[in-house]
Amino acid sequence: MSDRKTERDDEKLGLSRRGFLGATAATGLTALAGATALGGAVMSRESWAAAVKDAQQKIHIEPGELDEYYGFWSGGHSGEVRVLGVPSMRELMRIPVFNVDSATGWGLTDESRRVLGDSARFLNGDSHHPHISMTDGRYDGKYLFINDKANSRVARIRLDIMKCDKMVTVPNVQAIHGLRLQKVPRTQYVFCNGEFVIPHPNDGSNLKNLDAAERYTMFNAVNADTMEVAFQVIVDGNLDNTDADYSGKYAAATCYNSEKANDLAGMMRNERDWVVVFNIPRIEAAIKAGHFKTLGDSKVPVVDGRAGSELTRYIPVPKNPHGLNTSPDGRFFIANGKLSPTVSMIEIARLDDLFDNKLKDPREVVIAEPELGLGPLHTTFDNRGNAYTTLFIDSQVVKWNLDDAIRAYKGEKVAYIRQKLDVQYQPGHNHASLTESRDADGKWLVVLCKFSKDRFLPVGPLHAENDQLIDISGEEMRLVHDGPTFAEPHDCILAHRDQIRTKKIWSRDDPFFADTVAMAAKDGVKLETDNKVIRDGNKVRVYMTSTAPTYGITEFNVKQGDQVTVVITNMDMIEDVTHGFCMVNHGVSMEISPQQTSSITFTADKPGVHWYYCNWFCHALHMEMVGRMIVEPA
Ligand code: RUQ
Ligand code: CUA
Ligand code: CA
Repeated sequence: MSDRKTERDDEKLGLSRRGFLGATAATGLTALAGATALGGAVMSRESWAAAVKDAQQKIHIEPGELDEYYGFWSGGHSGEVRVLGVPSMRELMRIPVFNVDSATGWGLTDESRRVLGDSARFLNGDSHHPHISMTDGRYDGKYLFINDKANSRVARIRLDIMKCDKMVTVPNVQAIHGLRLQKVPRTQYVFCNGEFVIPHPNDGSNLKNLDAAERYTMFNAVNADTMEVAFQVIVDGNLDNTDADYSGKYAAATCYNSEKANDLAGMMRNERDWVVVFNIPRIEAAIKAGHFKTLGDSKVPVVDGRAGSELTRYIPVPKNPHGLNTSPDGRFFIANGKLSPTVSMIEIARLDDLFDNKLKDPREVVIAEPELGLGPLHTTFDNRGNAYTTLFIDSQVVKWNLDDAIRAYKGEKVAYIRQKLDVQYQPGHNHASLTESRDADGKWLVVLCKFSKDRFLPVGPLHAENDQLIDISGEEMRLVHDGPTFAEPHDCILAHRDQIRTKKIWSRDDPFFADTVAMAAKDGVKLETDNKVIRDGNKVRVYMTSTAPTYGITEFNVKQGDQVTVVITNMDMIEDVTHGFCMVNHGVSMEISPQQTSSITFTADKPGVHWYYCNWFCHALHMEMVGRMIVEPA
């Protein structure tokens, strides 16, 4: 018999792990108000069993059947993006972005290193917020954007091939965290927050008197088409999460460090921090009129959005708020209180008045501040007027009604909380199907739990995370699946499968490898047919085709010290016949999918015979798909 205890066993013994976790998480937090007490509707054992069976049938995808939704998961500090089928929660693909990937050669191939640019020298990343490009408030399936907090980058993934095709390092800020997209009229801007306050200039010149130095962080807009930074806005305090509205006019961001403190105690000093709202047309107009500066050697226009600016407004909200979410009906920005048991509902329709100085107090745009429970972090929505908020400390998801919360705030006696559901454990983000678009459909809710504790077979001190799937199509939320995942899905997004259209094989004219094609053209090489070695000083370019189960060149000669570029064009036309190229003992490997050209550059530093082989199982004679590089001693 197993000696492992479950949460239920502990509860029998009066030792609630949930309670213990909550206490641990709450340590150090000040003045937390009590959670709203609530008992969910009581169901009979029989109807509960029937409901669970029904839910399980919904998530069971027969072998050979396809899921209804694509889910894109951030891989956190693994740096990647993962693609899951929902509701089965089967992992379909991984898209390396801010990491190095041995299978596809991301970070190793010439094509990927061109995308990574200068930042190719970083081998780590920390991806948080994946978001799908939109046209008129609906996912258009073209791109997925994601931030890298670790090295202050923003990446774009082409969803037709599920590869990262552009990346930018945002200058003059540290740690890009919150990221959301302009929804209307289309995703022209990627809005992203620099989280940490730094001195300006940050070149060491002001270290002797840091307190006197000017210190700030900035809100950034990246042009989604060119992936260049379009503008930066200096703010007071710091910036955490962000979202945009459905008119194309406003974006908003939470700030937890209005204190501009450098330590935990300092960052919790104020009872209220704020939400800062950005007026995008005013910012664009200011830049057009030349009212901007630039910083250091960056050419990005920088405008000042600190207190008193006409470009921004600061709305006080309690306390160290975290998530910022726009409701799919376009009515509210919702700031999640984190150290306050409340969320603040900001009425977007009142923001014009706020910017036109028609309100006495910026708090007048807060139309309700429902109390939900301990540690509200993120809110998501269905299409029936309900919101779902994660309660980190309570380890729960709370379902509540937007309009009832407003009525209660106005003093009516009305219950706005519909249900609280235990999750396992400590949830961060949650995401309901299609919820960041006008098409929110209220079917599925994914809750990304930071701790899994006793939910899976133990794998040592480092535990899996627990991504839970909840059926929200009915009156009551029902947990239907636990999904273990590796570090650390901060956030995910679900799109209907009809919204994503992928290619089955590459097009020969794909821009992803256009630079390699151009290089071949200069060498007079026709990639689809030629198998040729071109010497150019100590640079050697080896062009070959591949067709299962052979390479077009099975032996080539170079000299010790040569810089060798191997360029392979996979001439197979059959879906799924991917080849690989691995040069043994050289740290060289890459993917070449049907009709793709891939290239990789390395130094032939060891004289002798070196085998290369196909590392993607492609054919019955895959083991025989090999060749040799002969390196003459210098
Ligand atoms: S943040 S757990 Cu990186 Cu999205 Cu909230
Ligand atoms: Cu080609 Cu394995
Ligand atoms: Ca604070």
